[in-house]
Amino acid sequence: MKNRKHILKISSIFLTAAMLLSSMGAAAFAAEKTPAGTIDKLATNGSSFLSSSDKAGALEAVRDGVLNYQSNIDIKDYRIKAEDAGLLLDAVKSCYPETFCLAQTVYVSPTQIGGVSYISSVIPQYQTSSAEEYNTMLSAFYAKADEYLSLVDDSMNDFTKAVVLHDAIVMNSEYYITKDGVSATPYTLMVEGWGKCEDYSRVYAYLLAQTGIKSELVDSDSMNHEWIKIQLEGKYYEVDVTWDDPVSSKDKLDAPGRVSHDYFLFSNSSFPNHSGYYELNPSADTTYDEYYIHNMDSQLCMVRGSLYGIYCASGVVETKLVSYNAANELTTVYDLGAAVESAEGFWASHWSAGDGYYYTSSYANLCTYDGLLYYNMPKGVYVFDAATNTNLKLAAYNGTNPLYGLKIADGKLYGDDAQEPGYSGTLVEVADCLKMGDVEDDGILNIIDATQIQRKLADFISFDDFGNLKADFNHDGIININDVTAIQVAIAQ
Ligand SMILES: [Ca+2]
Ligand SMILES: [Ca+2]
Ligand SMILES: [Ca+2]
Repeated sequence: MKNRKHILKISSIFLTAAMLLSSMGAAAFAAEKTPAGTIDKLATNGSSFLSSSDKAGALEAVRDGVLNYQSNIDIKDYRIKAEDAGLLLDAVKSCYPETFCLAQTVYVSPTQIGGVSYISSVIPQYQTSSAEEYNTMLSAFYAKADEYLSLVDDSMNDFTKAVVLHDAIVMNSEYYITKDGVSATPYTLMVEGWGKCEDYSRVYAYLLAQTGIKSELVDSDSMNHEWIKIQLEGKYYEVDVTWDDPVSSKDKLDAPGRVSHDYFLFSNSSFPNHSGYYELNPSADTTYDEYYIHNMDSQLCMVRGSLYGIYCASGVVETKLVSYNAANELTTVYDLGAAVESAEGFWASHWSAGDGYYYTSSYANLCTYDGLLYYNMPKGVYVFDAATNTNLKLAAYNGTNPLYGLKIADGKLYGDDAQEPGYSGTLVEVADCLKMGDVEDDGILNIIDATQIQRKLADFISFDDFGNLKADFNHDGIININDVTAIQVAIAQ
């Protein structure tokens, strides 16, 4: 646990610094063990084992014992029947995803009281080989969770937090049950970006729990599947993160740079294709059943307080950038498809199906970096500045195939080059993201950039479209001395 404390300390320093520097940032969240009672699950046999209040103490005791890598965890005070040992293990693994080191079996030391056999202590079986190995993995798990949690903060409502974390998991993850002989766990999903339905559900539940959102894991034996219900404003809604992660129809592999919302926030009566499950919390509320988000097959991105997405009504090729919110208010910000078509022609904004046909859907994915929005069209990537409604083509893509998705990693844009949307394709580097303020375009923000903006303000020089976009360092839509000052402050840090 030593490593963990170290990380927490660093996080709190960052938080303090951020608060001193500006009033813009709301409090971020820091990853730690799952708060008690935030993730729930009904036992697979339909009993109320997990929900009864006298079991909560036992769950906590076992979880804390596992976090300390104990070989023997005393729970005799909680009077858990020896026959329920399997349910207890499943409950710990489900409700506390940070216990990913647990194996599928557990031994118990029973004791007889009044003719009934109770668990005196739990003897966990670990998949990890040592406490050191587990602590190292746990540090990596928390560190990656902190990266996810840096995408959300207290200024967002729970709907927005749920969208952003859902989309980030889908963008970063691929479905595998095993890989190179290793079985999937919440650890592999969180840290290595691959896992099975349980892992998608539990990592999502874990991240939501860190932001204060409650959830319930839902199992269906007949489907051999797990998904999640999440609580928004006191009511529960069905979400299947795994099935919202698109895979190609041909090879069933991950479609990188793509996100769907076909299984995001439904009442159970409207939730498509799920059956045979027990539930702890009813999900009868239909608030989100008809929300526009179900027609957004791209990542939604938070930029300076607004949520943006790409909306495409079914049966029409539209690539409309919209702002969107928890009240289902959808406002067209810019018609990206029409802009690209008018500048470059029909096929620049339509995904060809050959012989003059095209797919009646958009495969543009939205990403954000340094306060700007990025999206792909079949043959290029574009940048959009929401502060000025500026739409610029960043780079043409001259591969044989179109681009069916977009992803950002380490400040670079990667498109999903695929023969057709049914193939998963491969990620290819297409362009660097723009670095705000770097008008000299050398990849570094320094005093020369600030000086050049001052020279531009004095009409000694002028910038091209990209320079003008980057010069608006504070994203207020105008280039002035405030941008120079903001760059000087940023450099001084
Ligand atoms: Ca994915
Ligand atoms: Ca520079
Ligand atoms: Ca500005």
